[in-house]
Amino acid sequence: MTEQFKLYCFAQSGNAYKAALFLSLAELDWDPVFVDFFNGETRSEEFKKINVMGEVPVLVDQDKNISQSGAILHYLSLKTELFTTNNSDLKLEISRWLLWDNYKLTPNLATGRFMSLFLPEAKRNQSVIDFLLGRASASLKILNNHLVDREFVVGDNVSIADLSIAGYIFFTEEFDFDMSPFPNVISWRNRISKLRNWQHPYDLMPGHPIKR
Ligand SMILES: N[C@@H](CCC(=O)N[C@@H](CS)C(=O)NCC(=O)O)C(=O)O
Repeated sequence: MTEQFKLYCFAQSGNAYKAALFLSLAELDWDPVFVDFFNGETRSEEFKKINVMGEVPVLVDQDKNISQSGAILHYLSLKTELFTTNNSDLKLEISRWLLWDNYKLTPNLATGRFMSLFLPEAKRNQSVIDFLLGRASASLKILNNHLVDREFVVGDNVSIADLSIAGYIFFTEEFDFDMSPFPNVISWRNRISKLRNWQHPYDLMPGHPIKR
């Protein structure tokens, strides 16, 4: 039988993990489709037929083909009514944190990690890495303060805001990044990892370890 959803993804992608985590936690019927990012597949003409933006994740649901993790999370929450809320103020709050993640946290943390971990040493520029990870730390400080007296980012329950923000948080031990100033973020990450059907990105998506 064909799966209902297909997710173009690879294990090291925190952006793809945001969508994969939703699919897993919601126990939806899905199949990962491995995209060989480290050998240039996202930049190929073939892949651009799947997503003109040349990026994973891409979610396929029958005739729908959706990219951008925020749009995918929004789509899945509308379709399943999971990890969302009926309260319009909280809905707005979810959007606010999704947009914040997509501008302030993920791009800095993901690009800093990519440069620290995956770029060949000769191509690494330490001052660029420090700049990006400095911005990621400033964002995590905001998140840490927000989480001081709450279990999840919006309201009392896990929402797509948590799933988006968590995208790169399970990778921080892989490279030289100090999480110790953010104890509330660590507790929140532990809460997420205890959710039923939670899996680490490397177990949920194909492509780990990397084959070059
Ligand atoms: N804003 C996008 C970012 C997606 C993104 O940056 N994807 C990376 C992998 S994590 C990618 O596929 N990059 C392709 C490339 O640079 O060739 C989202 O949230 O989906």
